[in-house]
Formats: sequence, C-alpha cells, structure tokens
Amino acid sequence: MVDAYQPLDHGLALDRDCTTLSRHVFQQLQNFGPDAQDLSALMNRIALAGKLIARRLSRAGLMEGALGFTGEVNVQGESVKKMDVYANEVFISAFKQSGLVCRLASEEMEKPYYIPENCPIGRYTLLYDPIDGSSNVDINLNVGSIFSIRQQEGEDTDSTARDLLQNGRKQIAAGYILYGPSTVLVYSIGKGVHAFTLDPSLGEFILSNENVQIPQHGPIYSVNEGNFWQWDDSIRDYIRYVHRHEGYTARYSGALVGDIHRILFQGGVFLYPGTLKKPEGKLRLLYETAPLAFLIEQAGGRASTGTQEILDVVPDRIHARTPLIIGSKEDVALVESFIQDKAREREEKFAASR
Ligand code: AHM
Ligand code: MG
Repeated sequence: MVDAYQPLDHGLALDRDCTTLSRHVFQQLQNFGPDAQDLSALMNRIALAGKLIARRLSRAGLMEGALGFTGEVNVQGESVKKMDVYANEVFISAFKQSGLVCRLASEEMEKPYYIPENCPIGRYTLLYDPIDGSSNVDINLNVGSIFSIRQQEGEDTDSTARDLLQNGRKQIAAGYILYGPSTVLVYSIGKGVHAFTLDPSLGEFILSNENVQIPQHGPIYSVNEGNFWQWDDSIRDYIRYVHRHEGYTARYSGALVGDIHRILFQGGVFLYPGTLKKPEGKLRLLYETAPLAFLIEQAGGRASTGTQEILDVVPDRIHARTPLIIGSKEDVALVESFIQDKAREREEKFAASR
C-alpha cells in the first residue's frame, strides 16, 4: 500500500498558500454562481490595470514622456499629468475586454465613458481615480488608484448615468491600489477588508492580510496643516487639542491612499475638511471618499463629513465633493465632537443675541 504523500519540510515549502485575488473572491462568496464569476472577473481586471500602472511607474524615470504635465486642465480645474492620462486609459482598455462594464466614470473624464460593445450585457459601472496623489508622481513617492463598483440600475438610454447619483451604500465593491515600495491591492466586497501584495516575479497579487481590522483609536492625525487658517474654528480647535495632548503624531504624504493605508493598519484619523474657499473640501465623493468610506467601515472604522456619514451622502453630480474625516471610530468621533460643540456654541450665541 502506498502511503499518502507527506510534504517534507526542507525549508522548500511555500511561505504562504498563495491565495490569488480571484480565488479569494470565490471563497468570500462561497459559490461559483454568476454574480461570483462577475465579481471575480471584475477584480481581475482591476488587478490587471494595477499591474500595468505599477510597471510604468517603476520605470517612469527612464522613459520618454512618462512624467510631467500634458499641458491640459481637467474637469476639476487641475493640471493633468501624463501619468493621469495613461492610467485613465489603462482602466478603460482593461474593462473594454471584460464584457461586464458598460460605463466608467473617473476623475479625469467630465462625463462617463461608455463601452458600447459591452452595454447590451454590461451590468456594472466602474468609478475610479486612476492616479490619486499625482503631485507625488514626478518625485517617485507613493501614489494610488481608488476604485468602486456599482450595479447599473435601469437602461440609461439617454446616457445621463443618473442612477449613479445615489448614496455609497449602493457600492458592491471598493478598494484601492497603493503603489509604494511594493504594490498592494486592498479590497472589500462587503465581507471584510483584505490586502494583497503584488509578487512581481509571479505577476500575481497574493493575499497578505485577511480581515484587516482598523484599531479603535490610533496615534496618527493626517491633515494638510497648511490650510489651518482656511478651516472652520472647530477643526482648528481639534488640531490645537492634538498639539496639546501627548500621544499624537502627524503624518501627511500628499497622497490619500498611502495616508489611509497607514491609518487602516495603525489607527488614527485622516482629515480633508472644507475650507473658506471650498466649503465642500477637495475630495470627490463617487470615486474617492465613498469607496474609502466603504472600505474603512468594513474594517470597523468610520467615515464622516463632520455632520453626516459619508456613505449616506447623495451627490447632485458625478464630480461632487465632500469634506472627509475618516479612520478609527474613536478618533472620528472626537473630531465630530469639536464640530458639534462649535455648532452648539453658535446656536447659543445666536439665541442670546435675539
Ligand atoms: P488628486 O486625485 O487630484 O491627486 O487629488 C487628491 C489628493 C489626495 O490624494 C491628497 O490627500 C490630497 O489631494 C492632497 O491635497 P493637498 O495638496 O491640498 O493637501
Ligand atoms: Mg484623487
């Protein structure tokens, strides 16, 4: 009789069981039905886009025409970088082949991009920020891509994509890709948050952290303090509080994805509040703040505008912006308490003056 095969431990065993992204999606959904097939295929396409962008970023300093500005200004009024255009097109071509996505909406395009050949069967919409933190590109610092998937509702025969103007709870998947020392893809399909690291020798994203939970409180506060005098008093009061109490440390990279990734693993709070000139802040709801809110809530954290849960905000246009306070539950609540205190103080003053 032949004994069952017993792997010998000569230090040659795989250092992990090499769970790939598509296998993980099936494991999460515990079936191989049509919806699971779709989600797995969608995540594979996002991963492909991430690999192509990571490859170009890793060689950008050696390539003609990879770095710098195009000379154009996008719909947000921001100067467009060559890498923004490249990454935007990478997502489009990756999803052209998917058959599943009829529309893509991104930071770089005024209106959604339709893939007519997919529309008869494409039931999903991809919303994305192809290169988030693009001011970091030319100096070889971390940048990211943010993505969100929504199910298309109705026919959209007049190409207005009105069904996208709904709250963030309509997202069926969301996440980001962080292009740092290694490329990491973090995603959620509403069943926890999972991180995958790109193994360049295999060309595969391999599961590196499953069921990531954000600490309830953390030491980091991440905000552009250069805007201090542009903020509302309540945010200034919170920052003064942080300065006066031990145990806080500031970290701000200029790229949201990297800052959020640190907070996801180590705890703390990221803020991009409204300013005097831009009361709604800088960050866009559909492809920046809502996907990150979905992810951080799945990890046990919170995301707020200061007065409302980010996932409850209904945008009035595709490129709508929201203030963002996101991270560990206790830290988000602390920032909100400063906003509430100031609102109460104002109400009392107003009442006393009448
Ligand atoms: P972008 O998507 O056009 O790059 O803008 C978003 C970025 C975020 O990644 C980052 O947190 C923020 O803008 C930085 O803005 P600021 O320089 O105003 O602090
Ligand atoms: Mg962005």
